[in-house]
Formats: sequence, C-alpha cells, structure tokens
Amino acid sequence: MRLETEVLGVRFQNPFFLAAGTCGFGLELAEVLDIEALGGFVTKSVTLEPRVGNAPPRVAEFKDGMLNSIGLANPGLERTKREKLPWIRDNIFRPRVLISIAGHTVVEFFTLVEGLDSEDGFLGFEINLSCPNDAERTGELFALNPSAVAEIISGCRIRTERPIVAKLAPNDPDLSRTVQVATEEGANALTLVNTLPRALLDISNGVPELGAGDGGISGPALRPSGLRAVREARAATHLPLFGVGGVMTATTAVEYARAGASLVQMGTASFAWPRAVTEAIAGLIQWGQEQRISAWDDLVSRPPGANAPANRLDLLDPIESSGEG
Ligand code: RRO
Repeated sequence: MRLETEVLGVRFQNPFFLAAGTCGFGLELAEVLDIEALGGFVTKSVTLEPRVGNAPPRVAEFKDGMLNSIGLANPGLERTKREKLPWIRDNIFRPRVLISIAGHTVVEFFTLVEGLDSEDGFLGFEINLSCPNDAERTGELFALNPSAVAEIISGCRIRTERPIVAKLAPNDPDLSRTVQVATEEGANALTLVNTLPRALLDISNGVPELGAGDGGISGPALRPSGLRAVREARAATHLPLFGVGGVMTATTAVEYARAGASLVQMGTASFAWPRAVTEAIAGLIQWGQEQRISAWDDLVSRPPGANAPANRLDLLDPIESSGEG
C-alpha cells in the first residue's frame, strides 16, 4: 500500500506523526526510534517564557489509557530557538516538523509566531488552543471560546505564510462552529483532539493521583472522542484533519482515516513503547496488502461534496484491484 500523501502542499512519506508532548523536540527520541521513518512530529508546546511544569506526579496510567498534567514544561521561546531548532534543522530530513505553540494570552501566540517564523527546519505551526493543564490560566480553554479562536488564528495568519494547524478540544459543545471559525480565519488544517480533562484518585485517601489534581486523558479511552470529533469536523470544513486520540496501531489509524483524517498523530502508545509508531507504519503496509488497498489516500473520507470518495472495502473487486501493497 502506498503510504505517501500530499497535504498542506507538501508530501508526507506516510501519515504517522508523533503528537505534541510525546517526543520533546525530536532529539529526545532519536536514540530509541528511527525518527527519519516518521511522516512527521509535533514538538512540545513552546511558551514565551520557560516553564518548569506542574507538581509531580505528572502522569498516571490506568487500564485504558493515561492521565497527564505536565503543565507545559518547556524551555521557552529563546532557548527553543537556540538549543532545539538547530538540532531539528541539522538532523531531520524526511519527516515534516510542526512547532506547537501555546500562549498564556492571545498576544503571546503572535509573539511566538513572530519569534519563530524566520527560523529554518520546520514546516509550520500547531496552535495549541486546548491545553487542559495550564495552571497560569483561569477560565475556559481558548478552543472553547469562538471569539478567542478567531482572534488567535487570524492574528497568527497575518504573521506567517507557513501552514497553521489549530489544535482543538474534545469537550467542545459546539465543535462544528469552532471548526468553521478556525477555517474562516485562515487555519490550513486542524488537529482533533487534545486530551480530555479527567481525574484519578487514590482510594486510600481520596487524593488525586496527579500532583496537579486533574489532568488530560489520552490513549484508548480517548479514541471514541477523537473519532467523533474528526467526523464532526469532516462534515464542517474542507480543511485537512490530523486525527489524535488512541492511535495505537495501524488499524486505529485506518479508523481515523475513515472518519476523515488525512494524517494521524500517535502519543500515548509511543510513551509506553517508543517503537509503536514504526511498528504501526509497517503494520499499515501489511494490512493494506492483505486488504488489497493500494493507497492510504483511498481510505481517507472526504468532506461532503468532494469528488474523491473514500474506498469502500465492500465495493472492491478482489480480482480487478491490483493490491500492489
Ligand atoms: O503540558 C501539558 O500538560 C499538556 C499540554 Br500543553 C497539552 O496540550 N495537552 C496535554 O494533555 N498536556
């Protein structure tokens, strides 16, 4: 099966990304994983000032996933430019890199775009509008406030010609509207979804397992939320979509393609097993061969009205289809 795909005007060697916050700035995973095999990765969210992050423990596992409250621990804008981007520029060749940015205020998003735009070695920005664990912010997520989404996306749009990808929240009561706002204001793609705010408790004393109290849930338990969000977004915009949430294997990636995602991001699976993503890439090639699907693109559900319908497995003629693998 051909995994190559063209999105955002560029070619991706396969649809698998590592999600923001699960691979640092690439360097952190280079020793345990063949990063050059990836379609791409998204960096840890960068804030204007360095952040030390939330009180430990910052992650807790449970049967169907993981809860995190890292609290945006990152080196900040200047050290990212000085210490992280040069490594990416000199060591990443085939994968496409998105820099995730997270503002504490609307204006901070603009300062981050302006501060990073002239650097080399990355494709575009993932605008993190949906971090559930920012102790420095009170009130609702940017992603849950359509006028904040409009202001941030339009302000970032006029400051860069690079692709901008808006990362939205799974608990948005009117996701279609948010998707439309991001589309109208000039986003080039959307990432669905960030983690879902939840809690785990120690039964001996009722104290939350995470130092910060609540955290964001990810892994298999998030998958149905991610799929629903991608389906809803697919119906509301023509923009390409990144599917995130419980992408653990080749077939969970296919499920996201069926929902309408052109690309997928893996997170929790690679936390537990760094090579999960390279195994999923190999698994997808094999699955395609077995199912006689010739291209990843044939699996991706298109927006309503688009003229390239997704392949229906039940309509494939097993003799006619080449199954080139
Ligand atoms: O750093 C975090 O705690 C964090 C972020 Br920025 C995010 O966007 N999503 C998440 O689950 N954790």
